[in-house]
Amino acid sequence: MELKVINQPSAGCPTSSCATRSAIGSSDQSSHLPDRVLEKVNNHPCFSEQAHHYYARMHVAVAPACNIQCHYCNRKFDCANESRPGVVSELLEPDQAVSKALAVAAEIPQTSVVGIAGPGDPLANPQRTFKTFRGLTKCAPDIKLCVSTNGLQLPQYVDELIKHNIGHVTITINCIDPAIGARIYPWIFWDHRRIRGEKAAKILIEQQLKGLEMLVERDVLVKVNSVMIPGINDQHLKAVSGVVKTKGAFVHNIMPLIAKPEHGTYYGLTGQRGPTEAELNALQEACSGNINVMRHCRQCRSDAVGLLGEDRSAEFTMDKLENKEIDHEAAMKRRAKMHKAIEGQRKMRGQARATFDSQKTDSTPLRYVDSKHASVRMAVATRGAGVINQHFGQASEFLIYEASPEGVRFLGYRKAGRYCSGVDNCGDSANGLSDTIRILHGCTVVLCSKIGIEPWNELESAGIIPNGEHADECIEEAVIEVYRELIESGALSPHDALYKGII
Ligand code: CLF
Ligand code: SF4
Repeated sequence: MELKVINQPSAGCPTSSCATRSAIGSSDQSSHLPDRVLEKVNNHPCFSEQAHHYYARMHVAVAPACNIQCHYCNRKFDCANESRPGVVSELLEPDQAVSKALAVAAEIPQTSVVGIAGPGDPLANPQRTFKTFRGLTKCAPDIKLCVSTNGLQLPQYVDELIKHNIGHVTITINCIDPAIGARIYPWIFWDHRRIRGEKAAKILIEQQLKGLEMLVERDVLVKVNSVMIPGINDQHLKAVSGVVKTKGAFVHNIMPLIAKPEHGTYYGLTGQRGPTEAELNALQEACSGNINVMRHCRQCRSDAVGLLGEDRSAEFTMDKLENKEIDHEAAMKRRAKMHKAIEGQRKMRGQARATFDSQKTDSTPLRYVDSKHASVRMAVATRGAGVINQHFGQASEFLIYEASPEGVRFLGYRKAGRYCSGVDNCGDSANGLSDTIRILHGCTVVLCSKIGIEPWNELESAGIIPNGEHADECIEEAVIEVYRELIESGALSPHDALYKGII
């Protein structure tokens, strides 16, 4: 049986439409989209799972006001439709936002997208939002622009978004049934007055779906975010997924509700729980037949900077940027060079993977991988570029992959506290290590570029196999290789897998 990468095929030739189809995930799921649309996702880290290994996004927090209330939001913090609650971003004036975006794009040349995602709703702050977009279009025309909205004012601003060349829009749609909506949104502000209950939810849903249709008609790529709220909309989100797919949404991002009393939100204070990882994965799985499902969202803050798995916002606060001088022309050239190098690298990896796949198929077929073998989860430490290139102790998150007789697929990520904070604190991190081992539950293997003897022993005692033998190798190829080795060595009988609770 041939093992292959299931939801993240090779990059292939970057100029062909197949390559772009590969970059976003399963070509079957994207086959309804025209090529010119598919090409737009190639370097957008949120719309393409593969691109998120290579390209960075930044948010500028210019939009303080909001026109609705969500039960998972506390206005003191960022818009939870795109961010983790409990995070406060530095509010910027539009000209400050443009300066900041230019500084970030100069220092992090992988930056391909600037988005506005809060701290309130961008379209409830149209002057500030569009002034920022105007400045960015003028000063950094090579950067994609992106916006995330609750959708209430979307139909009204679709033409303005098109005028500003916004190619990617996110709408948060948590339900298509006003009765469910009334349990999520206590009120909206519409037509100069506050409206409550099902009537409010009905207006919001109509506006969201109308805005979605209008954007799709104009060839804008739309991502739909939904917050999964157990007992409220969890059973309903499959229907949402079907409807937004029919209306032309490109990808569905189902995010877990995060509700803690200290966030001061209605759900946090009333004890509404978020979904477990298993519940979230099951819903994503159930929806994935309908539409592309995003699994790599980091629920990032409205001033996030850098690759999705890292947050470099603290390096770019306004006080740090005040005296920076930037040569914009040189920065644009550097970005172009960097993006060319990335595409070269993706192409090379695509070719290497094609060779790898054909060798496995033609000369050493994996005959021993049959359907009786269990699926295995592996945690991967990476700093990006699609390779295993991070020390175990320095990982602040692990990407989770599943290897099975059908192939390899990306399942999501898990946050970790860095176990190692440097030579000076060596040995002080026992708690960090046990926490990291705890978050790796259910994983059979952890792949990293290096690992010390102490964590190695602790992982082994916890029944997790540490592996540092695939440093700088492509993640999916290494996962396949290790899966094959596990089966070959007899370390992975179906019984073992069941025993460890991984299937
Ligand atoms: Fe920002 Fe959102 Fe654009 Fe991305 S984030 S406005 S689409 S550029 Fe991305 Fe961050 Fe998830 Fe958003 S990981 S929270 S999906
Ligand atoms: Fe909060 Fe965003 Fe909802 Fe507005 S749309 S209430 S900012 S989560």
